[in-house]
Amino acid sequence: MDKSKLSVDPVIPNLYRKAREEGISTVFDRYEAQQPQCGFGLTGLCCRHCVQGPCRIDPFGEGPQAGICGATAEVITARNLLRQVTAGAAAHVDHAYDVLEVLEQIAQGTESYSIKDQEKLKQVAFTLGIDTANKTEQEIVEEMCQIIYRDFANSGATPMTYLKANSPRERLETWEKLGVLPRNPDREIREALHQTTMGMDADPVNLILKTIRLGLVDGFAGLKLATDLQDIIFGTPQPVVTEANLGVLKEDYVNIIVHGHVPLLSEKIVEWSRKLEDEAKKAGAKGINLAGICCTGNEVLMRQGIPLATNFLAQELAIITGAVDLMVVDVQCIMPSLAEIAACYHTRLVTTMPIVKIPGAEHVPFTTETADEASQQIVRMAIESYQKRNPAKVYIPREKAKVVAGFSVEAIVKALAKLNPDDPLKPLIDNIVSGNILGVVATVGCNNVKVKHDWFHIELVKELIKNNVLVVTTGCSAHALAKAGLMDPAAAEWAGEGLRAVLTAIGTANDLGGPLPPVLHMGSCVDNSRIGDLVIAVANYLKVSPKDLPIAASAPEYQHEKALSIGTWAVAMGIMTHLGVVPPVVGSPKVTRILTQDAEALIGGKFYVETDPYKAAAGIIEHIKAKRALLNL
Ligand code: XCC
Ligand code: SF4
Repeated sequence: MDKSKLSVDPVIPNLYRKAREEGISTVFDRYEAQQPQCGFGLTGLCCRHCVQGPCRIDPFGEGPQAGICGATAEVITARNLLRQVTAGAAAHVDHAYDVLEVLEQIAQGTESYSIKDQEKLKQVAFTLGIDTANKTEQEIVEEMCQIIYRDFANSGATPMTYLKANSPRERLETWEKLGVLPRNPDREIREALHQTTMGMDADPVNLILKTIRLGLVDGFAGLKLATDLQDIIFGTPQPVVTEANLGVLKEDYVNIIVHGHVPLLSEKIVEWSRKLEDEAKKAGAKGINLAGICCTGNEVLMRQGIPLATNFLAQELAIITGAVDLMVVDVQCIMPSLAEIAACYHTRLVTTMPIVKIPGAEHVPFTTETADEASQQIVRMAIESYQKRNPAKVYIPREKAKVVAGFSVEAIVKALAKLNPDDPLKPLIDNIVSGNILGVVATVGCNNVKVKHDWFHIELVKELIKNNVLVVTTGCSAHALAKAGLMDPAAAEWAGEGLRAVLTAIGTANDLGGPLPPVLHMGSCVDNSRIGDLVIAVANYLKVSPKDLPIAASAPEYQHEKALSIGTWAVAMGIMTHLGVVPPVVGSPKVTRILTQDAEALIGGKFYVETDPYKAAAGIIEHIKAKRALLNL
């Protein structure tokens, strides 16, 4: 395989070669072995929802045009999409629910976790209508948990409180008119699975409306709920300076990688890595070095300044360095192949969650009650493992980039307040109005082996900032941009003149010793809710709907079902959402048209599919300009 085609990340070719020399196959090789991939699956035209199938629809009109039960292309693709979005929403809601349980345990007096951000607690309490006056922290937390649990126990038709409390009125009215307001999030997930079983809904429009409803479940019972509660428990991010790429691994240190999504585990590993530093020194290391992969990497980067090791597609290559003493995982985006690869080195792979076990990995059960013991045990396992590291098998790449991150909405507002303490959003709005900032784009989501690793993220963003578009980012997109140096203040150089002037003004006012980076890291994938909050704040300020703003979202290299559900939420918010990988719905021209065209008139947002980064940038900029024109800007 031509190594230069795999990735634009400079560390990949050498590590890929090392893997090959050591006889280890990786995601890149397995992708090749899967070629050609099934055209029915790629276009969404395969149904396995009952055991009479699988049924396939011939997209060229020569073969069958209906499944055995009579389901057509549009039914099959719409049904498949709804199932995928439901699965994505389920993942995020389950994540948020785990954090909610910890919040409840805090109210009950657990010693494992506590409230770090009283301000955020009060702010969330206020949004939920909780009167905080004369109440203890514990009472506020208790009341908050009750209100949120009520959403999950709601047996009636009333919409989710957490969504109502956090959405602008215009959006609520639009959603109500379309009949897509979610009730109990768990019930919506159940109902969507029911609705897509054999012999149920055969109306593609009805199925797509349900898909939008599940997008809203994801946005509010998943993303927003998880972020808010995580901020309350672990603190709201503020700017941090750190580094990204596998060059952050250190030769003389115990290297631990946290991988997965939920900070309940990774925060504890950070805590115990610091506390057990002396034990590492006794074992001959200079200390303990922690780095993150995927979204849990983003979580501890944002709050603790922990460096990013790498993103989704290079998770195996991290182990190929031979320098990782232990990788500990919780949930989501964990390749099952890790166990086999870790077995080729001294690396210990540790699973922690009852729903993620991998044969070949060691399992250390992690619960709120055992959080501290389990984390100590895991860190000690890493120290032991360090002593077995084989220097002959170690190759640590030199490359790493400087990263300024930690841009929660609160941090952004604080930075802007240095320019206008009384009205912090005003400088941002003024610069959008004047055209110094043409618009704002969120690049989010994964890597996908179908796309040259990181390439789409980076090329798209370079085009955007050159054209004075401010970029905010989360997820593995954020990792890609971090590794490429786009979160280094020096990257402001690559921005257009207007944007650069704004970045410099904010940087100077905040004594950053340089401009603000042109790409603002806003966190993990659940932290897309931060982007939603920012959008709502700006829309409210201008007294318009989010759908009217000169903004867009993009998932250039997405792979996960979660990305589809996040994208659906963004569309429901009224945001045009670009996809750089063709979604598996194109087998039905009708479903494709609804998602990429008709949706706009109904809800304000739509999907925009474009697999060329330069054309995508042009399309996004054109969209932003059209929105500006409608606002008379
Ligand atoms: Fe997973 Fe969140 Fe996608 Fe990265 S971006 S591959 S979902 S880690 Ni969320
Ligand atoms: Fe075929 Fe219909 Fe069964 Fe799907 S539900 S597998 S289309 S018979």
